Amino acid sequence: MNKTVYIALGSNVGCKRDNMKQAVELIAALPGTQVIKCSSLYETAPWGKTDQEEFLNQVIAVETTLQPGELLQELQSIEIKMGRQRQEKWGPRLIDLDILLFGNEVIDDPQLTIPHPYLRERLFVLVPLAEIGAELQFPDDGATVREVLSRVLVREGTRGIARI
Ligand code: A4P
Ligand code: MG
Repeated sequence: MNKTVYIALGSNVGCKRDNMKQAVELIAALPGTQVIKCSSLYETAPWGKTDQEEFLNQVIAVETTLQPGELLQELQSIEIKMGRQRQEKWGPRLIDLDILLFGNEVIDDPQLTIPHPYLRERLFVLVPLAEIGAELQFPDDGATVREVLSRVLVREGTRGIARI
């Protein structure tokens, strides 16, 4: 059965715009998978490890017949195919593909945690996600993306994130 899945893309190495475009094309070519929505691209200040290049970030929605574990494997193959090396946690990367939400599933496994463990804290993900799915509800507590985003905005403001 088709599930709607939200995927976050991030890049801060090489031609970031080309990396994002290529990743979306490779995701659209996955078996049983269609891209249904793409947010704008956002230029974002690095989070976590701050002494590195700015990132480009984007969120896309896909419909897929793949199971969560299968989709994770496919996304990791795309990261490797595009030339991403395993590197330091939160460090520079050519492309990073994270699964944010997978239908209404809640998965509590270090290999695959859904909703994504940092989704509620990261403006660089919440802002593009709200652009394409403000009324989506978190499957664990029913909060909407709009509500979670506005709480983070009250705390942090929009500094360090620009829609392009
Ligand atoms: N994993 C668990 N749950 C998931 C999920 N929902 N989606 C596991 C994808 N993967 C998931 O990821 C490490 C492991 O997480 C995987 O083996 C998978 O089984 P990784 O991408 O290989 O390694 P990482 O870079 O050490 O961790 P992570 O958590 O992906 O990095 P982040 O958290 O994405 O942080 N600042 C800005 N402005 N924009 C960014 O995009 N990105 C990072 C990277 C840091 N700062 C940033 C940005
Ligand atoms: Mg990742």
